[in-house]
Amino acid sequence: MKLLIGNRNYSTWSLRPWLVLTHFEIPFEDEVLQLAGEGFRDVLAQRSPTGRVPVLIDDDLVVPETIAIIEYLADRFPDKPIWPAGLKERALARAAASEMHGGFSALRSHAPMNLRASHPGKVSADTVRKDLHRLEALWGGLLEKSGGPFLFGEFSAADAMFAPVATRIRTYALPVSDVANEYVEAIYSLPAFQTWLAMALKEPWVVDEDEIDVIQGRAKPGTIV
Ligand SMILES: N[C@@H](CCC(=O)N[C@@H](CS)C(=O)NCC(=O)O)C(=O)O
Repeated sequence: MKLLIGNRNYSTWSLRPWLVLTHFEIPFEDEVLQLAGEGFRDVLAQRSPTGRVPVLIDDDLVVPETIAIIEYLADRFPDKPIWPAGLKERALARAAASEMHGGFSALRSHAPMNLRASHPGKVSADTVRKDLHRLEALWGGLLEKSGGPFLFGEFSAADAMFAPVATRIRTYALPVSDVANEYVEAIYSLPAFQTWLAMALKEPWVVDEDEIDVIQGRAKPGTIV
């Protein structure tokens, strides 16, 4: 089984199924495809049916789309608790994952994942406040019910879906409740996340489109090192 991923420092969608595969100890290899540089879109188009990563390859099966990959893994490895055990919890976990997939657009566009960076204060809380309030309500409610440290107690696919959001809160020091901050810490404490982070920090590549100083006009493309 192989997972095609983007640059670890920036690729939010790649991080999600990679965490599921790694945390649940499913044997796989990965390959990084660049998300910037000359001809990168041609390479993506050759390797991925959607021209995007992640893509899971299992023998002759090629699965794009993060949610589909996670659902395939849950079907293929039914003994792994990728979704919570209870019927109602599974429904709520899938609802949270879907909400993440289709929502939180302000956070996604104004606060790109950038694991190696620390940019406190550079993303105005006003531009993302609605998303932060929704996160506080969603995470707070689920954590209160489960007792934490993850949304449904033990780590599940729902947490994998929100891991990139947790990194944005830390990178830009976005103001959230204590409960939400504790959840961010829980994500960072996960061994699988630590493994990804350590690899991300070794990457030399810069994707200007995801660098806040370029986006906000403080730095010219090609000048971030
Ligand atoms: N809906 C897709 C989104 C995947 C996606 O947008 N991936 C980004 C990297 S994080 C990508 O491949 N970008 C390539 C490009 O923009 O050309 C999913 O759920 O996997």
